[in-house]
Amino acid sequence: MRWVYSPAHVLHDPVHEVQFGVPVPAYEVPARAEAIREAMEADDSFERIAPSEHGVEPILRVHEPRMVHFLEEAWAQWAEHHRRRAAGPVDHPDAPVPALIPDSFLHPAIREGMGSSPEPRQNPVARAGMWGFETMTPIGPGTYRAARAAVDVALTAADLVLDGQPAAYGLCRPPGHHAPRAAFGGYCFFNNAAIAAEHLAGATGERVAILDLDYHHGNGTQQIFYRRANVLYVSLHGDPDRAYPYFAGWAEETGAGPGIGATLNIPLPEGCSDRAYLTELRRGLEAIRSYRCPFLVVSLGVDTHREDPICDFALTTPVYEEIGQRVRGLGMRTVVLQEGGYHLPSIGPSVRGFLRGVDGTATPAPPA
Ligand code: SP5
Ligand code: ZN
Repeated sequence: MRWVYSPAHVLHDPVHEVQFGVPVPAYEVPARAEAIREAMEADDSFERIAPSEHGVEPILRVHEPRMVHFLEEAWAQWAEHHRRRAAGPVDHPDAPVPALIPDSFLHPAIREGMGSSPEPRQNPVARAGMWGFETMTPIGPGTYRAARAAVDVALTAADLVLDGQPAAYGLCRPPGHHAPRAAFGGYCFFNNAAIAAEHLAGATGERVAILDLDYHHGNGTQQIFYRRANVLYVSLHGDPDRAYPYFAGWAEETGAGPGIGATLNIPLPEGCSDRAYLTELRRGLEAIRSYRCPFLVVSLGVDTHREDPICDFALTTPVYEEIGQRVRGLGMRTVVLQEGGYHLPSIGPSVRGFLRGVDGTATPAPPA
């Protein structure tokens, strides 16, 4: 299988994220993608490809242009804002510029009954609170370039499949599935999977199915396609009753308008085992089969692993191969894109196992 990687991901290198109001060491770090790269490069059945530049247009087909524009200029505006503030009594003028994290959000209730707020233009913290939805997704000096490169990785993987490869993998970092049309958050800036799905649909006129296997519900992907009949969204994830992103992922959410029936959520309990996961996966795969379309985009998060530090499923490393084989059984042209997975020692083997399953090169079971 061919797979796509860009070294530009290292430009997004957050130090802290704010969880429960407290700065903790960032989980979504460059070492994640490097661990996956090393596992892939240790396996001869995979051939690494560099991404090609696709420009900003495919992003603008999915995301709000004002948000894209904000992300492009956020760091420069914040650094300048910080320098001016630091020149006052608060800080030393040479104090390093911290990552941009909003402190106030445009909660819809603030403006209830008053129409929409004009977009703040001058204050980067206010702008971050308009376009961001939480405190765990810091913007640093190279964030925009890395997020753009992740989209190129996704689109290049989609192009491989459009050009006739049965399957391809894009090692996207930062991830994407939490980003809805007009916001960033959940470690995500641009929704790589949604942009790739839109690219496949636009290039061929065919319908596309998305299978989201990340531990977290892909609220962004669901939102982008919620009213669309030509893209099916299927997700297995931690029940929003306890799990981030809390406000989407309920089984009752099945789409709206023309998209009714084109969203399927499968919320799962704490401690979900290999066996329980495979049983629930069957339902998801059946929905994709009945949708009858040629293309599949997989949002592959391996934060479902039992060792993951921020999630609570109990999957073991070998099950990812089995999951990949079952996805292969769909017989669809498949673009696999990286989402989450935060336990550095297991993410490489888990991703590689899944891809070997999809590729049909999975290691045969040892003789009994
Ligand atoms: C792409 C992806 O996997 N994004 C995940 C974003 C999750 N952000 C952290 C949510 C807060 C979880 N609280 C964890 C408690 C750990 N003990
Ligand atoms: Zn996740």
